[in-house]
Amino acid sequence: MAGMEARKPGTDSRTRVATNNLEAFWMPFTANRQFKKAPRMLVAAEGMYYRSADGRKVLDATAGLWCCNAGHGRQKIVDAVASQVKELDYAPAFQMGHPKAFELAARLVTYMPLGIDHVFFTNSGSESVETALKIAIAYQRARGEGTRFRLIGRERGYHGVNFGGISVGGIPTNRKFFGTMLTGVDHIRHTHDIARNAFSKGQPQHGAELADDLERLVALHDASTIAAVIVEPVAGSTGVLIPPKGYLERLRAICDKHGILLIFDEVITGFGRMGTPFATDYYGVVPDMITTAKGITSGVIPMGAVFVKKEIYDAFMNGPDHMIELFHGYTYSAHPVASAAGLATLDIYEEEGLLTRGAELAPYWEERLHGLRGLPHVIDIRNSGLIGAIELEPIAGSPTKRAFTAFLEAFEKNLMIRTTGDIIAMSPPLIIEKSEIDQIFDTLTGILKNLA
Ligand code: PXG
Repeated sequence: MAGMEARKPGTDSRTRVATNNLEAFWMPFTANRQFKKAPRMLVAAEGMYYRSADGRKVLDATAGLWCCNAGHGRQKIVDAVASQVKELDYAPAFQMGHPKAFELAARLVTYMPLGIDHVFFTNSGSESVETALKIAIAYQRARGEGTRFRLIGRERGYHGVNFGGISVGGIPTNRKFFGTMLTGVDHIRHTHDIARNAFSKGQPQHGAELADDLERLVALHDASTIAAVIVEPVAGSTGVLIPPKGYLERLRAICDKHGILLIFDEVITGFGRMGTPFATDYYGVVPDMITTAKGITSGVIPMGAVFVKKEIYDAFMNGPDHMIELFHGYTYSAHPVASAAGLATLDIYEEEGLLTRGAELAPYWEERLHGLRGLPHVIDIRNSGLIGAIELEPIAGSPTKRAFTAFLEAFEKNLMIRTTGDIIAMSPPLIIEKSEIDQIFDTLTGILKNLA
């Protein structure tokens, strides 16, 4: 900028003194000032545990951010990444290919329900969502339904942070600061209903009829304008909302009736989190597209993937052979290092049966989690597979503070949890043992008993 002196790299912008402070990094989804006053630094990780900068072993009850499903520091993934960097560090996926991308795609689709047999690679959940939304609209056009441009999300939904994702998303704080977003988007109602469903184990009894809210939007906008509906089978980020019994089935039926695509956002529920490989398996409801990320590489290298039905892929495969069929993709789509990490991750999942291990542990997880019922301020507890949430009564006038305090205390007591609003969420690596489940809930019990 005019008038600004040049500065030497590695020096502070104001004092010009060499620095290693915490200011420069604007941290994502973080209370930056609070963190920088009392940093919580993680410096290493192995298995179920992080190591903090002050040398403590911290139990990871969240698989990082719902992603390190195989646990930390897995040698097979480490080796695959290291040798891939050496062998082929990067190769374009536009008009070129490298073998591991095809191998990973071919292996991944074998985990999908019959009929879902193509995969488009991205680098994150947010990019998977953008990709799926764009494919939905382009597909409708390709099959001669170009008037279908609308995208329907759900209140309280989280679909990443890009403009498409926050448009169909339904978390007010992720939307209100960011202007107009996409046009032609609407939302069905969320399914959270503490009055009727508090302390449900697994799927709540009440609320299948909330799927009929899609009929309301069809009546308002007409089906001929609606391309797709996107929902998380289990809404994660908003604080773990489990779909009521019959809800997803009903949503599927309404989409079918009106020619609307159904997209499941399985960025969190994918890769074993539910005790089945994907939530589509758990609920027996098959969508038209599935968005994924996180567990695809166990969080080691960024990667995402969008799975699509054969009819969708096929609808694009026309026109002259030399023409690009879908004008979409990322420099790092199907990155060789991510592909290698993905293959090694699948090896571990298969060798150790991790994608179904959650089903064995889920009853114990549920029992210990629901054992917190009755502790002060606990107004609801929810679970599915290896996901658990505890909703606390907010402190009057200070929403989020109670749960955030629990989070800070947990870290002091060598336990990493997540909080969103006044909800504590947990989703441990799928290698967790019962003794570690005990450690989580014993620690939480101690904290909740004394929480102001
Ligand atoms: N869809 C869903 C359902 C997600 O949960 C994304 C998309 C976006 O993924 P990326 O990779 O762009 O972050 C997510 C991400 C939390 C938490 O603690 C959840 C997410 C990310 C970070 C924290 O609830 N979900």
